[in-house]
Amino acid sequence: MSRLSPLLRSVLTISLLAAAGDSFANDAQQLYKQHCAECHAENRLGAIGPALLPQNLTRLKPKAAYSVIENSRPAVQMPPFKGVLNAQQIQSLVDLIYTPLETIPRWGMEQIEASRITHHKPQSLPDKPLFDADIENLFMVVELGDHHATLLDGDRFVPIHRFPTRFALHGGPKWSEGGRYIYFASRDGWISKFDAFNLTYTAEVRAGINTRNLAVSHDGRYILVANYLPHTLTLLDARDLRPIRVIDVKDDQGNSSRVSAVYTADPRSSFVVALKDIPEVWEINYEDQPPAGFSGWVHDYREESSDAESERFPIRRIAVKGYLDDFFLTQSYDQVVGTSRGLTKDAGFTGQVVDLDLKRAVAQVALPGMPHLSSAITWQLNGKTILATPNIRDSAVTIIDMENWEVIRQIPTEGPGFFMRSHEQSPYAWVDVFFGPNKDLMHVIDKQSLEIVKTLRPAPGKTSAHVEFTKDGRFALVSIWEMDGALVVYDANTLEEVKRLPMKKPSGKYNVHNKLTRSSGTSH
Ligand code: DHE
Repeated sequence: MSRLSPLLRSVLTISLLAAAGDSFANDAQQLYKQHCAECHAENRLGAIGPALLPQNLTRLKPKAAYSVIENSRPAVQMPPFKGVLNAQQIQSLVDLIYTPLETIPRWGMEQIEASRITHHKPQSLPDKPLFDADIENLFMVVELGDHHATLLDGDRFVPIHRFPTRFALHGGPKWSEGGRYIYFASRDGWISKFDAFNLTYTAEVRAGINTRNLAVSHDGRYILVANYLPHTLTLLDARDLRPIRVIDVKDDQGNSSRVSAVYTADPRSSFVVALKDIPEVWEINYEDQPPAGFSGWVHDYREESSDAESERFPIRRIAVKGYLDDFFLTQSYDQVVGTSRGLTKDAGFTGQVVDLDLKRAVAQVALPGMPHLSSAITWQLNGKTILATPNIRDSAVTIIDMENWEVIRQIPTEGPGFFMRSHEQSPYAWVDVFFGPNKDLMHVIDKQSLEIVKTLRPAPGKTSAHVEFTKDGRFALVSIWEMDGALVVYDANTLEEVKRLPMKKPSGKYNVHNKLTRSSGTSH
C-alpha cells in the first residue's frame, strides 16, 4: 500500500469516496488504485512494495493479508489502514489481490533490462575489504523478519554490516569470486548483487515476476534464474546483471512449465534445471565451446537474446518419469535425485535418480515422506556414501545408500524437519523439527551410529531451524526463527552454547568456505 504521506492521502481519498457513495467506495479496483498502486504498481506486479498476485502470495493466508492491510506489519513502510478503510473495503482488496490477472504481463528482455539498476559499475570499487576478517569464514545471515541481511565475522561471531534486502528473499544466496560477491534472489524476482568487500550493492535486476532461486556458474560469469512466473529461465551476465537471454520453458508440444529450481554442476560447466509441469530435466551448458551432445536450440528464443546470433548455452533435455518439485545433485554432479510433491504415498510414487550422462532415470528411491531434497547432505558410512534428507511430512530423517539407492534407515524425529546440515570435520549431523508442537527442538545425529545423541531446545517455545557450520566445522550456528529471534552459536563437539546474537527472524546463513568448496555437509 501507499507510503507517500499515506494517512493524509487516505483520509482525503476516503472522504471523496464516501461522498461518491458506497458502491464506488467498495470498488476494489478503485480502492487499489487509490491506496495501493503507488507502492505495489497498478498492474500488481510490485514496485517498492511486493507483488500482489496470488502466485506471489501463496505463503500468506487471506486472513493474514486482511490483518496486514488493517494493521500493517512490523518493520515496513506501509501504514495501517484501520480507520481509513472499513471492513468491507479491506475485504474487497483482499479478494482482489487473490484474484489472478487475466493475462500475465510480458516479462522479457526489454522489461528485465528496464528494471536493471546499476549502483556501482563493474571494477569501480576497491579490491580490498573495508574490514579485517577471514573472508573464507564470513557468513551471510538472511533476516526475514525485517528483510535485512547481516554479514558476520565467523571467527569472532560479530556482525560486520547489516543492510536491507529486497522483500522476502528465498533460497540460499550464492557466493562467488572467493567471497567478494554474493547474489540474492527474492520471491518477487529481484536479483541483487552485493559486494561484501565494499559493503554495498553493485547491481539489481528483476529477472522474473515470481522466482524460485538462482545459480551462479562456477567461474562466476553467469547467473541463471529459475522462475515460476512467467515460465522462463533468465540468464544474466554476473558482472552487471545485464540480461543475456530469456529462455521460454516449453516442451515440444508448446506446453510451458514453471521451473522448480536450478543448481550449478561445476565439473560439467552447466546448470541443471528441474521442471514442475513438464517431465523433463534440463542441462544448460555455459562453456565458450560447448561439448557435443547438447541439442542446441530447444525453441527459437533468439529474439529474446542480447546475442541473437550466438548458439551458446545449448540445452540438453532429459525425459524423466514425473514432474520434479525438488531435487538433489550428487557430489559428483552426474546424477539428480528428484521427487514430486503432488503425488502421495497412495499413488505409490517413489523418487527417482536421473543420470545426466546416460540421459535417463536409472533408479527409483522410496521417498514417500515428502523429502526436502534441496537440504539433503551426504557423508561416508562404512566406506559407502550415504544421503540423508529431512522430510516435510513425515517425522523422520531418511538415510539412503547411494550405491544401490536403498533406504537403510528412517531415524524417527520429534516432528517433520526442513533443514539438515553437517561438516566434513564434524561427527554429527543436525536436523531441525520445523513443523508441529516440537518446533523448538534440534536433533543432533551421530553420523556413524545413525542415532540421535542429543536433542537441543535453544529457545523454549520458539522455532529453531537451519544450521550452518564455521569453515573449520568447530561451531554450528542455529537460527531462532522468530521476530525477536537470535543466532545461537554452539560448540559443534561439546554441543554447548557459546554465544547468542539477537536477530530478526534469521532464516538461512551461508558460510563462504563451505559454499564455495561445495562441502558435502551443506546445500549448494
Ligand atoms: Fe525453501 C531453499 C523450495 C518453502 C526457506 N527452498 C530452497 C530451495 C528450494 C526451495 C528449491 C533451494 C534453492 C536454493 O537454495 O538455491 N521452499 C521451497 C518450496 O518448494 C517450499 C516448500 C514452498 C514454497 O513456498 O516455495 C519452500 N522455504 C520455504 C519456506 O517456507 C521457508 C522456510 C521460509 C521462506 O523463506 O520462505 C523456506 N528455502 C528456505 C531457505 C532456503 C531454501 C532458508 C535456503 C537453504 C539453504 O541453506 O541453502
